[in-house]
Amino acid sequence: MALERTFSIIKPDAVAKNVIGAIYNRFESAGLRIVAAKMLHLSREQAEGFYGEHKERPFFNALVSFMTSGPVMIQVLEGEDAVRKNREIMGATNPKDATAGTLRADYAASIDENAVHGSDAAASAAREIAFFFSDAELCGRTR
Ligand code: IDP
Repeated sequence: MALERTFSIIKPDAVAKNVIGAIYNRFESAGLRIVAAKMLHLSREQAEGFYGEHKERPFFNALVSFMTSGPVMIQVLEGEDAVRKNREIMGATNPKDATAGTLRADYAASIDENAVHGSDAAASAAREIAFFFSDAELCGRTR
């Protein structure tokens, strides 16, 4: 299978818990390579733009407030089957439903504050990567 890229966010709750390294270890242990990364504090405009598809959902304002409440770590992960693999490492959106040993089972407190984001398909991965990174910032082997 060809190498694939996916986009990941370590959300403000997980950054506050000081588990960036622990989460990176999970990615690397699963064979995913970090090919771009930066820490930033999202503006309201960035968070609203990134989560634009959820604009009409009742939780949209709470989601934007949470995502702008503190710094996040964003990264591009590269590897075989990266989109699906990262979703598997993350676990279900609601940590109550997340399989034991997944990031959300281990680090998320609730569906509102659920530790990580990961693209759900190759097309959304491409869009989300381009939202935050220029081509020149991507250092993977598929470049
Ligand atoms: P995902 O992050 O697992 O892909 P999405 O459905 O894309 O889940 O939702 C984006 C984010 O919006 C979730 O990670 C979660 O933080 C928040 N969210 C989704 N559904 C709900 C909900 O029913 N209540 C509160 N927050 C939600």
